[in-house]
Amino acid sequence: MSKPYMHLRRTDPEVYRAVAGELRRQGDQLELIASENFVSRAVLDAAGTVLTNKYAEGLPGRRYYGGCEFVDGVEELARSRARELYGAEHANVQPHSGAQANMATYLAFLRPGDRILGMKLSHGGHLTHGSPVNASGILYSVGSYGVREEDGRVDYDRIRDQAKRERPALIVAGASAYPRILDFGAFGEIARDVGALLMVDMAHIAGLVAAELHPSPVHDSDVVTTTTHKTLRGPRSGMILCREEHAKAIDKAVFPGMQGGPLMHIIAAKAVALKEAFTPEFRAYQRQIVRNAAALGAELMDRGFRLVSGGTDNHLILVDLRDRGDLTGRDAERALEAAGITVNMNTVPGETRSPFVTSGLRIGTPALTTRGMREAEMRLIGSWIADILEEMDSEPLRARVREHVRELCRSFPLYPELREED
Ligand code: DSN
Repeated sequence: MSKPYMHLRRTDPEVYRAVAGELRRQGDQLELIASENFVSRAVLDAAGTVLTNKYAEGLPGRRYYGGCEFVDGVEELARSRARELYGAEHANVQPHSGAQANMATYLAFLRPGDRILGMKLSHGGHLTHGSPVNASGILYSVGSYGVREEDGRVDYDRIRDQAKRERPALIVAGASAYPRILDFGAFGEIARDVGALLMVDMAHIAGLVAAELHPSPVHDSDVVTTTTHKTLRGPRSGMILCREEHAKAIDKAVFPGMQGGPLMHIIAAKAVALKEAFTPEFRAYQRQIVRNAAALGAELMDRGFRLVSGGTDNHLILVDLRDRGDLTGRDAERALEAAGITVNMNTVPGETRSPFVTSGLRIGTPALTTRGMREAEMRLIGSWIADILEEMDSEPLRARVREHVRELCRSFPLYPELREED
C-alpha cells in the first residue's frame, strides 16, 4: 500500500489509517451487501485524478467556466457510452447519486403536492420513492404499493387498480430489496392507462440490464434513473436516461435545478465503468452474479431457511427470519459481522418489527462475484451463515467461521497491490 497512498500517509496519518483499515476490512471479510461492489483499478484510478479540481457547471460545449476542453471530452464519452449501452435516446451523467437522480426527475415533471405512486420502503422500495422522512415524501403526495404477502411478488393488477383510484402524476418502479424480475412492460401499460409518467429506478439491477439478464426498462418508461456503483460496478454516483422529448427538462432539473458543479473525476470513472460494461467479461460476470445468488439461496433453503418469494432471479436474496423465534435481522447481522460476514438487516413484506430491528436479512452476490467466487464458495458461505444463525450464542463457532472466512479471502485477494504486507 506504500506507493499509491504515500502522500496521504505522510500528510494525514489519521485518514490514512482509516483508508488502510477499510482496505483490509474489504479484503478480509465477505462482503454480501447487495448494493455494494468493488470497482476495477481503472475506475479507481479515474476517481483519483486531477479532474477533481475542475469546475464545469453546464454541459459539454456549453459551460459556465473556461478550461473545459478535457472534461468536456470525458463527459461526452460517459454520455455516449451510457446511451449506447442501454439503447437510450438521452443520458445525463451528472447526478451525484441515485437520490439526486430521482429528485431531479421529480423536479423536472412535478410540482409540490403532485401525487406519486411508488413501492413501500418496508416491501423493498427506496427512501426516495416517497418515504415520509425523505424529500420525496415531504414535497409530494404519496401513494405506495407493496408486494403480495403470500408470495412476496409484485401484483400488477392491484397496482393498476390503485393507480386508477389515485391517479398519480408519476409512477415509480424499481426496488432495493426485490429478488425477482420486474415487469416494466406492465408498469408502462399501467402508467399509460392512467396518464402518468413512469420513472424506473434500476439502481440495483443496472449491471444485469446492461448484460440483458433483466429486461430493460428503457423503452417502457419515460425516465430511467440509476446509481452506478451497484451491479454496474462503477464509482459511487448516479445517472439518468430518458427519451429525447424529456432531455431538456431532465438536464435543467439536474443543473441548475438540483446541483452545481458536476464531479468530473467521478464522471470520468463512470465513463470507464461504462466502457467495461461492453466487454464479454462483464457479461460473464453478471451471469455469475445471478448463479451465485441462486446457489447461496439454495444452500440456505436446504438448511431450512425461508426466502421471500421462495428464491431469486437476480443478484440478491431476502431471508425471512419470522419462523426463527426471537431471532431478529439486527441480531443476525451482528452475529454474522462478528464472524467476518457482512450483510444487512432488512424488513420483509408484512414486517412487524421496527426498521432498526427487522425480521429479515438481505444478502447479495455482486461484490464476492467480482472477487472471482463461484457457486462452490457460495454453498460454503451459505453453510457458514446457517451455522451461525442456528447457534447464535456460540463464540467458538464464530471464531471458527472467522478463520474459515480469512482463509477463503486469502484465496481471492482484493486489490493486493494496494496493501502493505500485514
Ligand atoms: N441504500 C441502497 C441499498 O442498500 O440498496 C439503495 O440506495
